[in-house]
Amino acid sequence: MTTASPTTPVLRTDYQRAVAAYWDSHQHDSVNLLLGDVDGLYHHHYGIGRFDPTVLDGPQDSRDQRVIDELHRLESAQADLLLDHLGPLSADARLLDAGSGRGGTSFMAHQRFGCQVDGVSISRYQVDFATAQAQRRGVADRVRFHFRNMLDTALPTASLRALWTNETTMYVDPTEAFAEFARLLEPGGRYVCVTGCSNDVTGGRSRAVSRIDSHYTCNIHPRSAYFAALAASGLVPIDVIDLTARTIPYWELRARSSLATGIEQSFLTAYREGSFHYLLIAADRV
Ligand code: GPP
Ligand code: MG
Repeated sequence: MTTASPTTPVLRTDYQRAVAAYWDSHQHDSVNLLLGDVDGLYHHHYGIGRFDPTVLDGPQDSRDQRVIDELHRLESAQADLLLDHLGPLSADARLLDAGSGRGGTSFMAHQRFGCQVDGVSISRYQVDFATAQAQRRGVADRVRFHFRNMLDTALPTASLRALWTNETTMYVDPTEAFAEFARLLEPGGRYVCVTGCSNDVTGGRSRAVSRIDSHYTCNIHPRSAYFAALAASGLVPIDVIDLTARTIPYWELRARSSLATGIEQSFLTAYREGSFHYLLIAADRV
C-alpha cells in the first residue's frame, strides 16, 4: 500500500522510546526464536488450547523440542482464532497488523486470505526481522512491514477491510489507538483485538498484573477501558470471548519448560485469582 510519511515522529514520547528500546534489545529471546524456528512463524503472543501431556514424558533428550513444538502449536492456534474473526475476506482486501512484531500473525493472514498485509512496529529491529522473513518466504510484495507508530500510521483513510492488534494495545492509550483504527477502516470493516486486561470488578491492579507490566514495560488497561474506547471511536463489538481458561494450559506447560522466563507464575496467579482476563474482542466500524 502507498503510505505517506507520518505527520509526527514515529517515537513521540519518552515512554515510546523506552518501549522501542525494550523490543530492539530483545534479539536473543530464545522463548520466541526457538518456537519460531519450528516452522518460520515468529510470534510475540501467547497460546490457547489444551496441551498434549505426553510431550512431558518420553526420552529426556528430546523433551525440550517436544515442549517447544507444543507451545508453538498453541501460539499458532491463538493466531488462527484471531484470523477466524476477521470475517470472510477476498484477496483484494487490505489488512493491517498493528504492532506486528516479527510478523507471525501477518504471514498467517496472508497465507489464509491471500491479502496484502501491512504491519507497523516502533521497533526497527522487529521491522527488519519481519521484512527479512517476508523476503525469505517470497511474499515481500504482499506482506510489508513499516517502522511506524500505530497511533499515526500514515496509511490512507478508509483503506482497510480489517485490522488487528495481537497483544499490543497494552503499549498504547486505547482511545488514541482506536481513533486511528476507525479512521483506517472502511465502513463495515472489522477490528479484532486480543489482549490481556485487568478486571474492574476486582478493583485496582493486582500485584501479579503489576509484575507483568514491569516485566514487559507495558501498561495493562482495565477491561472497561477497551469498551469505552471502542464506543468512543464508532467501533461496535460483535464478539467478546473470554479466553482466560483456554490460555492457562499454555502457561502451565511453559512454566514446566526449560524456556520459562520467570513471568509464568505471575500470569498463572493473575488468571487464577481473577484479576486479569485474556480477551478476544471483534468489532465493526460503523
Ligand atoms: C509479548 O509476547 C507480549 C506482550 C509483551 C504483551 C503483554 C501481553 C499481555 C497479555 C499482558 P512475547 O512472545 O514477546 O513474550 P515472551 O518473550 O514472554 O514469550
Ligand atoms: Mg513469546
